[in-house]
Order: sequence, then C-alpha cells, then structure tokens
Amino acid sequence: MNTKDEQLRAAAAAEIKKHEEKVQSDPYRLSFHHMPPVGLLNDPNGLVHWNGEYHVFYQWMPFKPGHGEKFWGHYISKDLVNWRHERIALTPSEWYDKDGCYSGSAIVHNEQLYLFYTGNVFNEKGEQEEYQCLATSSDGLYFEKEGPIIHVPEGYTSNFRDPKVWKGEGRWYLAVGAQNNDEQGKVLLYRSTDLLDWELLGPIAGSNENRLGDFGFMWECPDFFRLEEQDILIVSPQGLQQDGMKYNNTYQSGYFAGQLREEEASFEHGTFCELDRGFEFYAPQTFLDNKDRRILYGWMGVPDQNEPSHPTVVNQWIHALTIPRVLEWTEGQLIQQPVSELEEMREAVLLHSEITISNDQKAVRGVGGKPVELRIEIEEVEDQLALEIFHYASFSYKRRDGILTLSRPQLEDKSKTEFRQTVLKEELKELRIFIDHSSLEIFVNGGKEVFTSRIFPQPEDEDILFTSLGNSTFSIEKWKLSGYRTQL
Ligand code: DQQ
Repeated sequence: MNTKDEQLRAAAAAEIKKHEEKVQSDPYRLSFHHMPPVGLLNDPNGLVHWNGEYHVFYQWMPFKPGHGEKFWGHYISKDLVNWRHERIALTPSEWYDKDGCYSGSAIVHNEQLYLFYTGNVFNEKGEQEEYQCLATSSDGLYFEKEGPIIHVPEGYTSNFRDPKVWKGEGRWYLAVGAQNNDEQGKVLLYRSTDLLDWELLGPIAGSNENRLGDFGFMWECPDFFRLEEQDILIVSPQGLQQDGMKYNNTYQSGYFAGQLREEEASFEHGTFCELDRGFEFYAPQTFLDNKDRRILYGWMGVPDQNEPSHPTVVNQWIHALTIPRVLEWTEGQLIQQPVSELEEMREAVLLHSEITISNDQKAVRGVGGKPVELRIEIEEVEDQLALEIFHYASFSYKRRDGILTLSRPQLEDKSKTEFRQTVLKEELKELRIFIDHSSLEIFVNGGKEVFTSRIFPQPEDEDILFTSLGNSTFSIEKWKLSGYRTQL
C-alpha cells in the first residue's frame, strides 16, 4: 500500500461523511439498486461469484457527481438481496492508473481473485494513455496491484480499455475494447497461459469487421460468453447513428450472436441487437454464478447523456446499477429476467383479476406506491393500453402495430417529452415492472424486451393509472418491496 492510496481512501471516506446527510435524505435514493455512497457511479465491474459470495464492483468517482479519476467501489452479498458495502477495492494511486482505475473484469484462479482493469493516464502533454492492469487478492477485500500487463498495440489509439477475461480450452483469453488508427471501434483478442504474458491474436470483431460495415468509432466493455451452444458478444459501441426506433441513446449497448473460434481469432456473427430499449442503460457485464446462471448487471446511465440534468446532482450523487437479470437464449434471441432472489423482497401481495377498462383512464385499487413490483397478465388489448406512472412516465402498447412506447419529460427541459420505442414481434402477454423511488425496469413477455430508465416524479406522487382505448382486460399482482438490506 502506498501513501497516495491511503490518502485517496481517507479523502473518499471524508467525502462520504461530509455529504452523508444531503445524499441520504434525497427522496430519489433507491431502495433496491446499487448506488454510490456519494459522487458518481458508472459501469459494473469485476462481477464474480466466489466462495459463496457475489462481488459487484463498480466505477466510482467519490469527489463529484461527474466523471474523473475512477475508483473501484465494492459490494458483496451471499444472496443478491442482503449486501455489504465493502472497503474500496482500487484507488487511482499509481503512475499507470493515476487518472482512473477504469472498467474491467474478475476471474478466480488458484484460490485468488484476479481483477483485470484499465489504468487511465493523462501524461505531462495531456495525452491519454491506457494500460491493461492486474490486481490480485486472496481474501477478496485487499488487492495487490501487479501493474500493467498489456500495452496498446501498433496500429491502435490510446482508446484501449475494459478487459474481459475467461478460460477457454486450456488457456486464458482476454477481450478488450479498442480503436484503430482509422478511428474504427474494435474488440481485440489476447491469449495467455499464465495470466501475465498476453499474446495478441488480432481484432475479432468491430466496425468494418465480419462484413459489418461502419459501426462506431470506439467499442467499449466487450463481454464474451457461451449460452446454449451460442457464442455471444455483448458490447457498447459508440458512434452509431440513430436509425428509426434504434440507437436513440447517445451510446448503445447490445449483442451479437455467432460462433467464436478463439484460436483463429474469428467470430462469425449476425446482426447487432440492442439489449434494452429504455433511456438509461449502458456498459453491461455478465458472469456465471454457482447455479450456472449467466447474470447481467448494467449501468442505469449513459455517458454524456444529460448527466448534469439529473436532479440528484444537487445532492452530490448520480446514477445506479440495474437489478441483476438472468440471461437465456430462446428462439434465437437473448431474454432477460430478474433473478428469482428478488422475490425475497416481496411484502404484502395484492391481487386483482379480470379488470376491464373501456375507453377510460382508471386507477386500480391499491395499485401504486413505491418501491413496488407489478405483474400484469394481459388477456385482451383491443386497441391500446397505457400505464401512467406517478404523472411522470407513460408506457403504452398499441396492438395494431405492436409498438411499445416509454415516454417521460426530458431531463434538461421538463416542458418537453421524450420517448423510446420498439416493435413487439408478438402480442403483449405479460409485463413485469420494478419501480423504485427513481427508476423503472419493465420486462415485456418474459424478458423479450426490456425498458430501463430513471424517473424523477414528484416524490409524494404514488399514482399508477391505466388508460385503455377500446377494451383492455388484464389481471394484476402487486407486491410492496422491502428493498435491499445494505450494511454500509
Ligand atoms: N467507463 C469506464 C471505461 C469504459 C466506460 C470509465 C464505459 O473503462 O469504457 O469509467 O462507460
């Protein structure tokens, strides 16, 4: 441990204390999502299940509700509901990470936890440098930094970050986000036998690779895994142009399904599919747990997308992670469902069956409040069904063309409305909706589509209203949720 590390830890602890009252009394603090204790949170990092515990690290800037020299914050849980906020895992304390311990992943090897992350540096000339670095730990709490293990290769710029490591046949592989000198986003693949020496195999996917055409100037946060014999690359490309209902956020996150041949550095894949249709979702990462589930967390935020307009900024904090979702590969697509452990948060249940609304807007007795989970089973939508949440967000389904629309006031100008849409390829059958004090996660038809967004309604507004054009008949289950129990 060096002096700078100790100073940074002490400064972060002081910052938490200084703003504690303001942060904790913000009505928009969430009850079942990971947030920063103060400052800014962004990507989930180093997700791993080890020795009976889930580790969720996160990108953390403690000193302001904005981006900068990132730390790795750390949450631990045995059951995904009861959490401990642990000591900071990594501080930007060394020459090779002094301007940020940027995103990365974790693996377990020889009973040790290995964290691979990007050391971000601005040199004396103000130029950016990025190194892939390693830190190890035998207790999962105290990490020893081993320094840079991979430097930017010939032909690529310093946009070179977010290592994801996995074990293939007898060897380790590492995928990293990159940009070549022609400003094309790429994923580079490396191979190693000892996790220290890494051999570059080549670009494995990217803009103008695999017949893809122009597809972004930088690819961030690659994540490779196999699900039901299907190889999946999740990635966050930057620089896609809006295309109708697609790519409406500042930057995107989605996946390619295909076939990965590590030794040939090839990944034959299909088209890019966005993982989430909401306003705030980026930099997702997955891991395999001890029940063989592929679990995903995302950041409920998007870089450079109205971040200063979030109303929590005045209370010295911003952003949160999504709830954890289990991924499955069904009928040629990824589906996402909340982990079943979240049912532990359910308190009193309310059940209504066969509600019919005809050309009207109605509240349904007892359905409202926050934090809640709603399960709505649709029997019939003749024309259009919409939910209006806290007089703030609206989620609608138009049966004729299958269009799902989420709308809310613009964050930077509340007098205007913004929306995100997608076309549901089948009839609407089910909605599972998780509503926290300032977030909304909507799982459509068992997770075939997901809309994730922050919402900032009047804190005292608890109303959920249903509007129907024509007849709509549905049943509702509502649970009040107890939230995560987090030990700070
Ligand atoms: N955030 C990290 C980077 C990553 C980006 C820095 C994605 O490592 O590329 O906080 O949000």
